[in-house]
Amino acid sequence: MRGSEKSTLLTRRQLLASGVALMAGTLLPIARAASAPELSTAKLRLTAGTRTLSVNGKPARVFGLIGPNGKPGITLSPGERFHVDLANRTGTSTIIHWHGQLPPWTQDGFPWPQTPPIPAGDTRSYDYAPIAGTYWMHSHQGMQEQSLMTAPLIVHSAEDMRADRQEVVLMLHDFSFHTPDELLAGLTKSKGSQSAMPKSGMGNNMNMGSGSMGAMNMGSGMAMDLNDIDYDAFLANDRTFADPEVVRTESGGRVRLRLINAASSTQFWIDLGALTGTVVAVDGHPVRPVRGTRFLLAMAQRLDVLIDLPGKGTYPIVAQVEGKRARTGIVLAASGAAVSRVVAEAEENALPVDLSLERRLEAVTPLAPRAPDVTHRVILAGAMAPYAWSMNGEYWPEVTPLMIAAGQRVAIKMVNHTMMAHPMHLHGHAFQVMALNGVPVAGALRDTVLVPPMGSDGRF
Ligand SMILES: [Cu+2]
Repeated sequence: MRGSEKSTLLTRRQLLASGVALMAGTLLPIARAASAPELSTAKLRLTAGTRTLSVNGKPARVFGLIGPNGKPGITLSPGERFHVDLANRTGTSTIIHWHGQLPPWTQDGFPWPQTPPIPAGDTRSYDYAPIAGTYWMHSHQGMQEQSLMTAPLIVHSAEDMRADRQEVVLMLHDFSFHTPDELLAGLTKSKGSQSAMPKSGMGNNMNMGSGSMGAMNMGSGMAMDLNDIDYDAFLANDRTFADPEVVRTESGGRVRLRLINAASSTQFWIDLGALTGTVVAVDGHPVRPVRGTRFLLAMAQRLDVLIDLPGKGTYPIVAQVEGKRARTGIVLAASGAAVSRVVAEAEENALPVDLSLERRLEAVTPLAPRAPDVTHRVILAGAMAPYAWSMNGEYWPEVTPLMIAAGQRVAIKMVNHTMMAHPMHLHGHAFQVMALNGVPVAGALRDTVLVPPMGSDGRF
């Protein structure tokens, strides 16, 4: 049926395109009020530095963000403030963003002139009340994020402590032995762009997006651009399926899996295999339980999934790259269970991204019902040739701000006129998803939402 609709839908697509509407506004004070009272907590040390990983048996020099316990990132106890000294030992300047958290803007880690980068050797201090949930941190300087300057930021709630579940963090990344500059040069030169720098919808200063590898979306018959960088590996907690992390599960096998997509340019399908999981939070914000075995995780998004292991076996948690056979992951294994080798590639290419999970999400604590005071429309446009992306026809950094006022309820309609899916992220605000392709939803509270390309998400 879709095929026969193809020609008649073209005009509709051009008019309607794909849209995601969201509302932001009053969440910030709510989130603050939900935080614990201000406590004086010990200062933690976070070190931005370099480290060497072994990827497919070859050494790889990458960045890292190492916390007080010598492991990547920071985990905070219920009520603990984000009270951190960040020491820059990278040998170059950096600036770190606490993605999804809502600190005072001077601590947000976005490279504006008012918040300059941290010079090599310097230390910068942070102190704010964090939102509980699964968050992450990443560099906002140049293309350091592609070189793994990322780490988890987990803020426990009192409820987490009562739940008696084993916490398992799974952070995903895409990896290349080429430098980010080489990757970007490959994209821009081969596509004929001479001048334009990529416009980052993510705010990551880098959005290598997709383009050269078109894939047909079966649902709509539309061509759609997927991955265009040939990464050398996909990492789960810095490792590949050739040598995956094996997490021994505690007795009872009750797990809270905290998934973080820290990849620069890759969307993943999370496949629990023989397990069934229950999604209970997205981007750190609780949602009504959604059960399933396969969930989309767009760039920068997070998923909290509760899993009760059915037996004493081993269970791979797989993340497969959109449109590809490549995959990565970790293995959950009961104590004593033998761990067999996981095949590095899936038998079939994964499907393109879609909104199947987004449609099922419902915030536990939605924004209070209220008509928007102002509605902004943001049109994403651009293409691989030349390699340039715009919002409302403007290219970063020559952009006109969308003006809003404190206390306003603001609706933003994101419309994607490109051929690739863009995750869209707001700094300084969380938002609720209000409509998908014009269909109202009582959607999730989030900080990052995927806006699929024109008509490609399948209007089920
Ligand atoms: Cu952010």
